[in-house]
Amino acid sequence: SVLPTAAPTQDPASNVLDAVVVGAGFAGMYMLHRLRELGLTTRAFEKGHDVGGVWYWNRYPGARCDVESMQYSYSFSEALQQEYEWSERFAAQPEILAYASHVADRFDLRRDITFQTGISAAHYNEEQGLWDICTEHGEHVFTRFCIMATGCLSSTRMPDILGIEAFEGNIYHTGNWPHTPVDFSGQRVGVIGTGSSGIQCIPVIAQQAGQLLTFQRTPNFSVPARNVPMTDAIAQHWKSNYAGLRQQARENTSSGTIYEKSVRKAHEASPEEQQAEYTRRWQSGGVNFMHSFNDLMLDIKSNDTAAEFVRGQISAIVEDPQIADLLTPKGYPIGSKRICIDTNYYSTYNRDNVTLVDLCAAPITAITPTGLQTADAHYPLDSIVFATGYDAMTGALLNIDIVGRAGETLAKKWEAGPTTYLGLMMSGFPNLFTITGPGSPSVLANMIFAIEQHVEWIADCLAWLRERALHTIEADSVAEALWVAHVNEVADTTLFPLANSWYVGANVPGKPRVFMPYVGGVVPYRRKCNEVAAQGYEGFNVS
Ligand code: N01
Repeated sequence: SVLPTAAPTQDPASNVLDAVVVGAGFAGMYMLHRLRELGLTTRAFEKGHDVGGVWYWNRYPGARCDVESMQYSYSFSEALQQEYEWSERFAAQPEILAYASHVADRFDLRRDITFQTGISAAHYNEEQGLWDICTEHGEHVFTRFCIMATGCLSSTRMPDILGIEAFEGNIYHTGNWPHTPVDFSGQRVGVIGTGSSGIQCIPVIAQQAGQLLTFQRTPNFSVPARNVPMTDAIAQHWKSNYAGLRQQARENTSSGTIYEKSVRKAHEASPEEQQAEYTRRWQSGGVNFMHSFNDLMLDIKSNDTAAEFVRGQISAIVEDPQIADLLTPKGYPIGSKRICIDTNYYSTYNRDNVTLVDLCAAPITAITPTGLQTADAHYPLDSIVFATGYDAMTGALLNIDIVGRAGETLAKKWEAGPTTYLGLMMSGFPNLFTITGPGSPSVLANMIFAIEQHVEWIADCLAWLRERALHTIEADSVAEALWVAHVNEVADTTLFPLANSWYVGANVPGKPRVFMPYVGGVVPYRRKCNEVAAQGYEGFNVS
């Protein structure tokens, strides 16, 4: 392969790669593997020191996947899925990172990955039909195809709070956690944010810290994980049936994860039956709860029955009724913000060293050198943990200066919200692919599942082009507009757009409010992608 040593002025034709992959998380690793199998000269660039993406950065205490290990793993290699041994029902971050590392070793991926190297710009040269990729170190690499494997939740967001830089204690963000252990013993620790990250780290930090203060703006719905060690019986069940089970995930699930589906709507069950169903699923743990009935995300009345059940659990677990009330989510449907899956979250508020601060009553006004100031009090703190989330889905792409045909920037194109064809390509940006881009199931699916589908589709597309001696593929603007309309239309038939969630960009001030992922389900989505390919990449212009 060609080394990325070209200077900007160098004749690109002398130093051209077939493909560049940006990012070496689960998407970038598999993409690299498939492109090498096709015999394409490929380099991947990765900001971190090693592979793993989101699991490389998210080392916060309690970080754990909420999709079961046997399903949150690659399916593309039978040998890999047979040999890997998961130790828990829901794997913790170190184990998932070890898995990523194992995959990198097994497929010898690292030799084509340049680490500690983010990409700052990608400019399309129309005349040459090449992308000029510029690294943050100023190196230029020329490539025919550029594949963005930059992740949906990789651009961390620090809120703009006055005085943040003057804080004399330690500041952490869950999505960019130090690589050396953090010792909170004896400290007063403030955690801002109660999304999945906050809800996972709060119970663990509370066990170590002297005092933990949760600064909560919006209470979230959370269901217990009921994590347990993996048993031989469960592992064996999966390993002996992987082919069939993975096929079931592809053909008969909404998200690519096999859950216990319900064929009933909530109103088809009596209130007693509803309670029994919710109780059973609450006790078995995990996202399965949201599949208690098949209309929970479609019908607000059905949704209310599930929400009310969880509210009841919160008041049963949390001893102080006032704190229970503050922790109780109201005013948006359960599941319309990503459901959280926890271990001992609500019961943590029964500890003497844990305080819940209600930011609705008194918002944060500033960070001072010694703590956090709200509208009505000053809270002295030794450390502040920001569990404040991400500029999701578009942030990582827009952080790169991407310029397509005729000098059009992606930032300009997406000014009013992201527009893509199938979440895979954008008109005006030939030969630029996005893995799990906005407009695809992405974050509503099992991410590894969604990644594999995109990687395989892109690899097949590049092979198809090569067989026909074609060099360029670009989304057609009409096909793109129709797809965007369809994505919005389907979202509007659900309860998802009702919440101020990161799915609609509500957590980033000024971000256009658009429901970004495709909620139509992974089965129709895959069918559509396959049909498009079978019809000679319908809706794409090739040359
Ligand atoms: O981020 P979030 P996250 N002042 O955006 C609050 C995946 N994930 O990192 O709701 C005060 O969900 C904000 O409040 P509000 C999963 O898909 C998965 O937790 O905007 N508070 C909210 O409470 C997840 O959904 C796993 O009012 C502020 C919190 O910070 C996604 O990643 C684990 C604030 C942010 O919650 C993101 O989760 C972890 C401010 N200025 C993450 N700004 C698992 O697999 C923000 N907040 C288990």
